[in-house]
Amino acid sequence: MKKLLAAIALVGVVAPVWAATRTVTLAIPSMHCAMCPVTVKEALSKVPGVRKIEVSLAKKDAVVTFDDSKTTVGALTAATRNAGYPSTVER
Ligand SMILES: [Cu+2]
Repeated sequence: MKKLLAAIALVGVVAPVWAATRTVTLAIPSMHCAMCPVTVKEALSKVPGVRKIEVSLAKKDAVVTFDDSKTTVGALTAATRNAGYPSTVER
């Protein structure tokens, strides 16, 4: 039993290291001028767990790298939507 508990404790310590960093590309067709990417980037940067954001006005998309254990794709699309830019996940 003690060994089992030790194993669980170990998993607890190690788990954060396994937290997957994921990258998604969000299509944001409503971006139309140079200010849009700035607004989108700011909105995404406020989502906890977001590590990196690259917004392209030319491609009308945002490539977001985030910590899987802290946020979800749904939270990212909600953030852009709340900022006035609905987005969908590109596959
Ligand atoms: Cu704009």
